[in-house]
Amino acid sequence: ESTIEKQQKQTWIEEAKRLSCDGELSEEEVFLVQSPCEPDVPQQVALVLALVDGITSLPRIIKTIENFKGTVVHVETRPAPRKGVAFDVLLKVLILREPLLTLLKSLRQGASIASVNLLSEHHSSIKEPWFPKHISELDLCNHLMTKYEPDLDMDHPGFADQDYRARRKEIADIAFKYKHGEPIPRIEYRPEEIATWGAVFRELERLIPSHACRQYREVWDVLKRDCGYAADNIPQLENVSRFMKRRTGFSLRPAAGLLTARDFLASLAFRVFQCTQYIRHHSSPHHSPEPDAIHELLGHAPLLAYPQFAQFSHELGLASLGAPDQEIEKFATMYWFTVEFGLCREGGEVRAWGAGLLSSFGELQHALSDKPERRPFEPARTAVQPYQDQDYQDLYFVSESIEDAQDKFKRWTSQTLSRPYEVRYEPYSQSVQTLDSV
Ligand code: NLE
Ligand code: FE
Repeated sequence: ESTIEKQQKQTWIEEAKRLSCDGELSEEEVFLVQSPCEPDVPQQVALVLALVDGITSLPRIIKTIENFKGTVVHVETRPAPRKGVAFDVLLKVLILREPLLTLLKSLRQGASIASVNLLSEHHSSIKEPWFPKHISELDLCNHLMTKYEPDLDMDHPGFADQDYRARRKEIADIAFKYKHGEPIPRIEYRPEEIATWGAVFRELERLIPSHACRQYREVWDVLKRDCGYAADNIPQLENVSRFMKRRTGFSLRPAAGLLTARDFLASLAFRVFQCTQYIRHHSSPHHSPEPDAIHELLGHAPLLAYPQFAQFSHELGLASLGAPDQEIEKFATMYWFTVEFGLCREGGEVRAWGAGLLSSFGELQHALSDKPERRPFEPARTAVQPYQDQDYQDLYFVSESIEDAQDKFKRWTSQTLSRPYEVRYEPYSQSVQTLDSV
């Protein structure tokens, strides 16, 4: 430490003491807030809150943060493994330093919050992230992105529908309780859920011959024959999982909602696909901005039953393990424009292979119309292309074929990866091993 650094530290500590004179904040905390940055420039901090009840107190917390002129830029939740705490929430917030201190005090007074911890942004993006080494550790990979949920988002079609929200909670709890190795609990779907599924199923079945890629069309009849796919039946994840296991070695596990990219990609490394089990709100069958069972079953399952695609997903998952945040973000963007929204050429025509298109009869037609822009798939560009996730896309990437996208993707991945070790999957023990590379 240089003398200047020492002096600066001393000043911060003194200021920290002044600001925390009522003793409600630890010196360390105030010190963290005082780190060398301008007092009038908002800095990004991470807060970890332990919520006593469900996540329904989140909107109020976010409102409180806004009252202190803070902007919430990221939210993650997961059920807490401790007694007396229902959820741990990670919030990333842009905020000025003085309001932040008052905010901390105010949050600590809330009865629904058991504890509030402040991490500096530096601490919240870890250089060598933990990742699961055995398939059973996917039980820990259940962090949700809480940006679009009927409980939290006023634009969600289920926001004003108490019944729908209660049903969502019931089904989410199944996923939260699920442990590796258990059979996936069956859901007794209600008539209105089956009706929504049926409406999507019929529309899509009409569009498949002209809109879906060859691989999808080929598996479709098999799913109807062997897997209970029908307009009046929502297939159970457990049955589809067993079917998949025989076809490609992939299995499914229930997820409560949209997972963080890191957790979602990690499961692919173990040939596990995390699936939601609830059904979208009946008022919006043509499109849902968040995943639901319709999206998983009609969008993802058909291609996951295709061996080459399964292998590709697996390799993408392996590449993601232990990657730093910026790389995960690129992988997630690639995933978005290929696995979710990819188009490909087939003969002289363009077809859809992305799951987000194949489960949305609204967007499937939009994507193949002349409205959106189309660009050739080009990993280095695609990986940094900004996108929104609330509505139909206005840009899609077209690959020569699914195989071609996979080849390019693989080559790009091997050039992008910065981690200093190699990761291998060992299928007999369903574990990954790391090997030091040069
Ligand atoms: N837009 C898709 C659908 O309506 O099925 C879901 C996309 C999830 C990323
Ligand atoms: Fe998806």
